[in-house]
Amino acid sequence: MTEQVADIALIGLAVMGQNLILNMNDHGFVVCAYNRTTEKVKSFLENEAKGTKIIGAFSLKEMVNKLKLPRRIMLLVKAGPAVDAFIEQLVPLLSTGDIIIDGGNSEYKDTQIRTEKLEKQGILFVGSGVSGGEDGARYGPSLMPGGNPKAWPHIKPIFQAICAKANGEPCCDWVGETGAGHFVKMVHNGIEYGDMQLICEAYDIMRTGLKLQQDEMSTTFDKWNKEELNSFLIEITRDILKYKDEKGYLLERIRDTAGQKGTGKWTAISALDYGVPVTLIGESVFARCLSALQAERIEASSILKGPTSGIELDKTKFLDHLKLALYASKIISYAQGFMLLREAAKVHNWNLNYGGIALMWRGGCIIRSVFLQDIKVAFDKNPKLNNLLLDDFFSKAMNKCQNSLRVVVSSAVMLGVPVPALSAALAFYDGYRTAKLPANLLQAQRDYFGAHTYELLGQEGKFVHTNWTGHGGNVSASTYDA
Ligand code: NBP
Repeated sequence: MTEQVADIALIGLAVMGQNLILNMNDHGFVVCAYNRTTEKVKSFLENEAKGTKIIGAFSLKEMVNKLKLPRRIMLLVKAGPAVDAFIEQLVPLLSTGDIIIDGGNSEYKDTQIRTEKLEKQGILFVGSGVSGGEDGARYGPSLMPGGNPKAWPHIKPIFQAICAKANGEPCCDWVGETGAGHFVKMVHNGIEYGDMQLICEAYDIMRTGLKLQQDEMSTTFDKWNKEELNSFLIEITRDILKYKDEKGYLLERIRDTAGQKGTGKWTAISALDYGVPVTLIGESVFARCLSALQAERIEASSILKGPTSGIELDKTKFLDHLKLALYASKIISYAQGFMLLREAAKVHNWNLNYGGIALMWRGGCIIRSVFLQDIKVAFDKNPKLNNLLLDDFFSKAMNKCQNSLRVVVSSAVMLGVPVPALSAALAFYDGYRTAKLPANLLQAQRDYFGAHTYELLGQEGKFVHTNWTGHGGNVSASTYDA
């Protein structure tokens, strides 16, 4: 009988798995390493893990036998069929109450299905968002676990030891049932898309509108990083802007096309599925799609004209507006992200702790920022807060910054600089604060051409149809297709 010495097993010895194992080892846990290609176990034990308490296994059976009960097994393998393949092989080797954790970038709907299916087999399944890349995995990631709540007490000591800390608090807490952890990770990645796009737009206005040199831009980002925009992404932008190699600044020589493959797109699709206006992330995904049309853009640049008259900008004043516009847009983007979380929680019956989620993103991950502390405070103050924009702190901030957002968006329009995320932020803000939108006309149009009916103000719930032309019938439609 093999001795049950390991606190946890980790399957998947690529960049994330290896670093997370070393992190767990640093915190005193005995980890058993396994990988589909078992030569990687040998190489890991002989190199990166040499001199540590890490042990290895060369079959799943051997790995399972080395684990303390209840067994805790974490997968860090390519999302998709690889996860199901391992689950299938593991289940016959496990006992009731054992735990499988998927730390990859799995789709939340897959996690939902896996949690429910495994519960019936007596296995506690957890789908955990892991953010922060290689460095995060090694020295403290943001961890977003969800799934079967019965697993949490057993994995909490390990997860809260190895995760990032913000002001001494762990950037990891139980997110919610079934697919909640992976859903929150997906929204996190969508917000990351939004933050990056907003910064790119600010850079484009500085470069094209203000004609700033890169060192000036870098100095500006450095200044912003000491104020309300203090964040990892502003900090690395400062460093990227000043980076030079033997040919000079590197940034201008990088091809201006971007792909979009996973979670940003999934967030936008979910927003449409749940009917939540997460416009800023949507525009950020589309901005990447437009960037990918480089050949067409180059052709169009010599055919299609931009603004015929320029505008003069006061550099110092405009940079102040730009900072406040960026801050306002960031507030709107996070407000939209939390709106999506709230709606999904309602649909799936997840009991999400919004302040806790803000804290999970506060450290260890790409969107880490000081600003997330203010979001945590807002949700701690009022866990039932409907919208971040209605919180005292954030409504005051918006009231202070909204005019700067207008100055920046309108200037960008006059300069012909594309600012899809900044303008989506402003359009959402104006829509959200408008008591009467023009959807009355929309409903009238629908009723005119399709007899779809409408409600009169003050008579909500009662649907009526008007014969707008005098020659249509009085029968209303029962389908809702426009
Ligand atoms: P990869 O996503 O590159 O996956 C490599 C691992 O998956 C190896 O252990 C490989 O085994 C295994 N694997 C593959 Br590929 N196909 C398999 C199959 N059909 N059956 C069994 N095992 C299979 O590793 P990673 O970059 O470390 O990421 C791990 C997970 O964490 C992914 O879901 C990723 O999306 C997520 N993630 C990554 C980052 C990051 O910064 N890289 C950040 C956050 C989350 P082999 O050695 O035998 O080929």
